[in-house]
Amino acid sequence: MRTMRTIRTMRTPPTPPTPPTLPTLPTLPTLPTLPTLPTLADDILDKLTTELAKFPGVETKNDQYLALAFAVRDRLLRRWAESAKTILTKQKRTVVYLSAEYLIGPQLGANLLTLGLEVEARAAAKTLGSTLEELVEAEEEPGLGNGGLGRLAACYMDSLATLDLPAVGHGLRYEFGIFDQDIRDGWQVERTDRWLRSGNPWEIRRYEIRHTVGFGGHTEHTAEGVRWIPERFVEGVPYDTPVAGYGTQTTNFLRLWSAIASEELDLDAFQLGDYWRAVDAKIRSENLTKVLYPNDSSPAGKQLRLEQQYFFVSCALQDCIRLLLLGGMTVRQLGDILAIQLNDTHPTLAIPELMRLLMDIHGLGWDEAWKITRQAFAYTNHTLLPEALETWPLPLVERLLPRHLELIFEINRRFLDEVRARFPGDDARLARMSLIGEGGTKQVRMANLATVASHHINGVAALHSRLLRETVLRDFAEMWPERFTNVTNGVTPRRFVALANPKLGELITSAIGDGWQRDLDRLTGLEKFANDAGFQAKWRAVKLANKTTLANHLGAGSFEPSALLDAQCKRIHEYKRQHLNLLHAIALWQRIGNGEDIGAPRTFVFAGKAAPAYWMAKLIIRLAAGIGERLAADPITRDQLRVLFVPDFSVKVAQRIYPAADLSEQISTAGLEASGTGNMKFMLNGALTIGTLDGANVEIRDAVGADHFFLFGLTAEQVIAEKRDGYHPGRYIHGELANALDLVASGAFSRGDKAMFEPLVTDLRNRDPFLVCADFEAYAAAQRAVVELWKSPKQWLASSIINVARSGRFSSDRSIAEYAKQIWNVAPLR
Ligand code: F58
Repeated sequence: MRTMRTIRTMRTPPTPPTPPTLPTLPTLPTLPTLPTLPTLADDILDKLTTELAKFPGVETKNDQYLALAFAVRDRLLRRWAESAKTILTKQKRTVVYLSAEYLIGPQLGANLLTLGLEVEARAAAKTLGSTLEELVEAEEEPGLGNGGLGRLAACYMDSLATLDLPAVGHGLRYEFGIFDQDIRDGWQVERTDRWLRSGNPWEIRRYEIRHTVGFGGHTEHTAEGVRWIPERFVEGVPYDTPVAGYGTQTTNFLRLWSAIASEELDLDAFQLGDYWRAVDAKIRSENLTKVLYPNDSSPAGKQLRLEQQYFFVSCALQDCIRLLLLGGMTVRQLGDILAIQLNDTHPTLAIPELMRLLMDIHGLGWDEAWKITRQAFAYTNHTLLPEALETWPLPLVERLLPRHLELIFEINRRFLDEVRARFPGDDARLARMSLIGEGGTKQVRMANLATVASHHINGVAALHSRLLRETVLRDFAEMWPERFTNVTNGVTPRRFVALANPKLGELITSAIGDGWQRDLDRLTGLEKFANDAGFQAKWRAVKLANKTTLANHLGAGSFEPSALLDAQCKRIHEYKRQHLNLLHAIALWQRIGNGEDIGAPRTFVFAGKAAPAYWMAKLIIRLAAGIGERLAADPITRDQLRVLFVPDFSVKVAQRIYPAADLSEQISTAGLEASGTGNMKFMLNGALTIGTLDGANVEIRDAVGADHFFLFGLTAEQVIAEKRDGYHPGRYIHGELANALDLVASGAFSRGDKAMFEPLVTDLRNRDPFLVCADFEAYAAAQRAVVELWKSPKQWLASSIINVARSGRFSSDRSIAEYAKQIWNVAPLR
């Protein structure tokens, strides 16, 4: 059992076991005509009583929010019922999006926008003695993701529905999402995110669906086939959140799985009177979906995370098969009917799981099962950073998922035979491509597994996809060039313009009419207004109003709205180089101190979370806070320079910052940011970008034109060359940079404490792995160009308008249309 030998001799079972019989539902009943809904205001009153058991007049703001949310949800569900029926009965190829993270953001505002209910809701809120803004504010957002990857999944769900593409998103319903960030004495402090504490009106628990997921145990190979006898079981139950398309009737859903104990209690233990032991087993199962793993430097070896990954993909696939059979189809049609997208490698266990379900449960042979698997899966890579490429120690996989490891071995054996045939005698290549990494503890390489089983593999921006082909997956791209493609990321203009920046939305509509929300290329219509003085004045007024709103929100006197608002909002990471930005802020401060004119007052806004175990990132936050404190206390510079750190970056906070920003900082070391999506959100809101040739910045600059983008820094190729030639930061440390580093080391931003930033300064002076020093001078020069343009408002405004006019390409609708055509081969429902 479980030896390599057994695996090698494994063969297709001669007599397949009988697949489970499920009720089939080839024809669905016609939907009853639903009664006409009451007005939103009446409905809210009704919900207050019937859902929340509250008398009008004694309810809290949260009750009011919940009542409104329930009323809105009812309206969403009416649309959803029609879509669900269409998907089930039309037997159309459907997208199954598998992602361990979805950062969907607050739902109320977005759903009101989609349903066109904002005016009605505003009036209804008033009858309750509240404003709509207060009720929208009361919503606690589900932080079920770390950053870009999770938010991308949410934008894609929005676009799938808007483009009328049938889709289900599967993921995990973490009870605690990404931690809440407090800043105390300038340090990041994490608090647990209890997003469910006041109720979640958007989800519907489906009591009739539950899937059993096994862990551990052993396998038995018999003449009848292979049987996996797990050691323990956990049950998965789904919670559905409807995702409505904008300007269409299609409503898809996000199905998030939650773990519950398979037996209510361990009866043996219970009967022996060991109540605590019995309860303990239950608690352990339910721990599975308790918490989202924060994006730590190394995810390796975290058993619970591997369990989470397997748990949700197993639930998802069992559910897909259930629906397939329910729709009158067979598992043999799975590859035709489902386009399963792996959002990074986190859901990659879906590959051996589908093989297991098809072979061990439904009795298919290897070749047929593999064909279906390869027809179904496609894989999106989101990172080239070697430390972020997932691998799992073999002993852990073997202990937790013995049958899956056998299947991975068998996939590998067959795959390596193919490589051998293609590249005879190339053992080095074989070792690189193997699904199993040797050296130290053996590892399963998830990116290799995902690549081998997928019909398409894509990166998330043109540069990233090229580097993926040339570096991380080079051997695979040489073997199967036709499988590699690029789909540049995009973001939804509904949430990030229409909802977040209604004033800009209205101004755009007044100029080019409605329609841009669903067809973002129409923004090109704004070009002709770029130099129109009247339009510029309105554009400027919108930006100023948004800056004022942000300033008020951050507290009286936080910053002067007329100052240039320079924003860097994203996870804190050395490769994203927030410290480059901070060193430049120090240089500006010194210039003022030396009597130099910095050209324009400026406010730097930073926001973002650091992984709890990422010490250097936390130190960078501390530095931002320290600089902020010192600058605010300096009467000479206070009015010219501010550094603010906005705590607890989230979708909600992001929606406040993007509309207010003048300048967007996209300054990662070239070659390291796969795409970036914040860069697109800032652009869509009229910010100009200062950035390196990294990720989607390259395409942003191409789209907007070099004259409207502040480019600086080494290219990806130059970065590689610098490193190859033995980069030493000392060569670049002189002048302003040397002074700024000296100041940090002197304790100027740590109340005289010289030790605090010593690790950061020492690292920059001696190693500087992300080439901050090499790029500093070019960055400072680009920043001077920023100020020059800012000093001529007409030109700045023209550039800002042109940025928006040329941002159409960065709609997630464009990305999803490309996935649909190039990768999924799915067609719209209507
Ligand atoms: C991000 N990855 C990329 N990963 O860094 C960014 O360039 C890209 O725009 C975005 O994906 C969307 O393609 C990212 O956010 C994570 O958060 C992982 C979550 C799981 C643990 C490891 C990091």
